[in-house]
Amino acid sequence: MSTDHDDQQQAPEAPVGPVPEGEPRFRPYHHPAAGWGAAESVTRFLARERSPVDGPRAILKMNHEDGGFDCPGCAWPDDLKGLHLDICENGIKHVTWEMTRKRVGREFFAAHSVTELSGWSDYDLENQGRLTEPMVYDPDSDHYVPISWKDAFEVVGSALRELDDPNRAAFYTSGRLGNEATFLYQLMARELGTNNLPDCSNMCHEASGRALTASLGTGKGTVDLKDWESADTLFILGVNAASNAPRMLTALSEAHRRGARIVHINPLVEAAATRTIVPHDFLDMALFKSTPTSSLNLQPRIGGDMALLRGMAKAVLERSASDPRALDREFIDRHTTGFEEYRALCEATPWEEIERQSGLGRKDILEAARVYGEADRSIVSWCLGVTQHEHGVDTVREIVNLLLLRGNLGREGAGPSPVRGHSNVQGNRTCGIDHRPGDAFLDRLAAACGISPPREHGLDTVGTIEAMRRGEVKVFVAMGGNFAMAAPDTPVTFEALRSCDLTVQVSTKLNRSHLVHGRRALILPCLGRTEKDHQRKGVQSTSVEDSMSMVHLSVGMKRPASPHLLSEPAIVAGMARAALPESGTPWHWYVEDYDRIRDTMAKALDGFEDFNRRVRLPLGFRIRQPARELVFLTPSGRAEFSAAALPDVVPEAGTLALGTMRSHDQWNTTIYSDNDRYRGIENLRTLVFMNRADMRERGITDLGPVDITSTARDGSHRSLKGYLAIPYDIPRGCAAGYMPEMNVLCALGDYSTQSDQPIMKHVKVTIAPAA
Ligand SMILES: Nc1nc2c(c(=O)[nH]1)N[C@H]1C(S)=C(S)[C@@H](COP(=O)(O)OP(=O)(O)OC[C@H]3O[C@@H](n4cnc5c(=O)[nH]c(N)nc54)[C@H](O)[C@@H]3O)O[C@H]1N2
Ligand SMILES: Nc1nc2c(c(=O)[nH]1)N[C@H]1C(S)=C(S)[C@@H](COP(=O)(O)OP(=O)(O)OC[C@H]3O[C@@H](n4cnc5c(=O)[nH]c(N)nc54)[C@H](O)[C@@H]3O)O[C@H]1N2
Ligand SMILES: [Mo]
Repeated sequence: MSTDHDDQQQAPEAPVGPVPEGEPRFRPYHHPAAGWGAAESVTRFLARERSPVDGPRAILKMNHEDGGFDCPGCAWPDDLKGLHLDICENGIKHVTWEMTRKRVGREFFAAHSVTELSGWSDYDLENQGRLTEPMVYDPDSDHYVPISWKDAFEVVGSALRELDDPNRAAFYTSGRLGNEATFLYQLMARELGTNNLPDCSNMCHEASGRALTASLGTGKGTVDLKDWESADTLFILGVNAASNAPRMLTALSEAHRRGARIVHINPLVEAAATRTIVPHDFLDMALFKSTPTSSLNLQPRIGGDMALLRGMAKAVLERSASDPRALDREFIDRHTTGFEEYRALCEATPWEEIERQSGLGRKDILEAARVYGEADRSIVSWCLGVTQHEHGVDTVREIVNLLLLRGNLGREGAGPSPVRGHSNVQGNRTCGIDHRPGDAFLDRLAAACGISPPREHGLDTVGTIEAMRRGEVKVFVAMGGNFAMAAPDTPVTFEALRSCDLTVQVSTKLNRSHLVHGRRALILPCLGRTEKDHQRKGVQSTSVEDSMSMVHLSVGMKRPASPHLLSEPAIVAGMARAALPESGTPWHWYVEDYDRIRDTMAKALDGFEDFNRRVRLPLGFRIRQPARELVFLTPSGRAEFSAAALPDVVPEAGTLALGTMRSHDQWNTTIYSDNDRYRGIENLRTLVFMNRADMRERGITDLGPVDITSTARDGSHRSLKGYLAIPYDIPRGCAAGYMPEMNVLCALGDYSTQSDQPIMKHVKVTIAPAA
């Protein structure tokens, strides 16, 4: 079958990363993760951002028990010891990137047209510094020009008021947004009458939320850092922790020191699966003392995790025939349902199939099962390597199945532990960013806020892009993020954004989403999390929720990048007042004092009772996790085993399964450099990691140029040309490369039927020497 995408070269014309500083280089990395390599990288970075003083000073204020701001980096929880300085290389980079002294003012926009800027790299766009005042697109001159806040709000308000149906608007959230702004934002959307609330979570942990809800009646993990400190065994699946959740290195090295076993499951042996020098342990740094962070590394094929987990469960069940302690029968009988069916399914799944689908030998699978069987307390942790697949939901449910077999739930040191992405992506969901809200949530919201929220489900990220293309969504508002680059099928997403009547980007820095815009377009610059937020009643704080359901306050301390910036709650309130002139919601009054927003949240949100007091406790508070107390809000009132057949993930002859992922030196669509230190890459992003035998078979030389062509479910093709092939320790039939560049290869229609998540880790491709 052929479509309009066939055989077109579809890469966006502008490069993503900076101009390389030298020749591309690949030298395998053999040092421990973090440690001096990280320190050196940070020093260079601070110098480049002209922040050698502010950077470190701000960092001392980060993640503190007695105030300070939450690291705007990843969602890994703060160290429970509170005053313990828990920082990492990428957190420092992230904060410094926000605190840069460079500015993008009206002179900048006067000097550069949108057409000109469209030719700049994404790196160069962001590297211009912080946005300073609201701007509106002027089609006559093709420039962004200044606009007052009042007029900007009226542009949004009138566009929303004029819609014949509120579902013609969509409101995107990127996971940075604090809880208070989040709550106001979803309130505005629902008061308008739509649940069109796409978010970045639609692209990362939607599968985890749906699976955990089905299995355990909660959308979140059940463990906290204390559990990490008392587990006997940690299974780490599909996460590049040294780059994307670096503070996990501390937990891994501590676990190793106290004798816990750590099993990494990843097609790539990532840096966190070797050794680390604990990032904040200055004595270890001085002595070059590294700690192992792994006891066993297994490299399944891409998408092979579910088969591996099934094999481990099968082995545990086989063992139970001779050793009754292999299973926790009492737990299974009291708290679960569906066990017999699951047992029968495991027995009926042949070992040959498990080996073929996982890409692992039986010996390795039995070894993993033995480690699991010997542990009293096991935690299984995962990230995108597990979720961004067609069968992401089934795989997360298989993780839960395995945990249930040995009663690894509802007790110390045991349970499921998804690693969330953005620093407040979990809080966004808790506070109402959900295109499929439940009735209980809406009923409470209605009662607390005096609105009649719509009941029909709204659009997620992929659904929004489809609706924009069809002309059904006309107004697109984004609270943060970089939708144009983050979403799949880059040219299609561009086309979708360009067909809107109005696109509104609330941002801190210039990015591609400002240049790929609707007929009318606004850039609304906001305060960053590091900055002081002055409102009528004084300096305000916002709250965030980490990966482990801890909610705490974050208080910015830096002078705002510009006097014209508004806070995110103020921007939401400004848009809402303009869009809803008859609104009974006291938008303005809320913004004067965020305690007032929190008082309403306490009424509207489950688990937020007495919010203002509890969030001011030294470490904040933890949102109740019913599954942790062995209370299961599932239809059966029990933890539910699932019994899904193994998917076929083996690539067809001649094709490879390609996973798109982050380099060490990037934050999603924000690129810091062309290096990927732990994978030994310098000066190169347009690359593809391949198994040497797969390269040889195709006549591809080391660092030789290749063309990559994907085949979508509908048979259409997309391609990237002239990428360089890197021979890498990755299973045969698998390949990997960087997002966001490789979104060009991800067809919009190729999303999971289980989670609606774009399939970003299992793209079917052919790779050949460049034509
Ligand atoms: N510094 C930094 N930190 C970040 C981010 C960032 O961009 N930079 N992004 C944040 C966000 S939003 C998120 S969601 C997280 C993302 O954190 P990660 O999930 O670590 O993100 P990826 O880089 O996509 O890496 C996915 C990992 O999965 C592995 N993988 C690929 N396919 C498979 C598979 O089939 N099975 C298994 N087991 N593994 C597989 C890859 O080898 C890689 O190690 O990080 C957050 N933290
Ligand atoms: N192929 C492929 N695509 C992917 C992924 C993948 O693994 N593979 N991962 C997906 C995942 S997990 C995610 S989370 C998405 C990321 O999607 P997004 O969250 O949409 O993208 P980011 O790159 O994190 O957004 C960066 C921009 O956020 C703005 N920003 C930064 N701080 C703030 C702030 O405090 N407030 C506001 N309002 N704006 C701010 C800046 O302007 C910056 O340019 O990408 C997804 N895309
Ligand atoms: Mo994410």
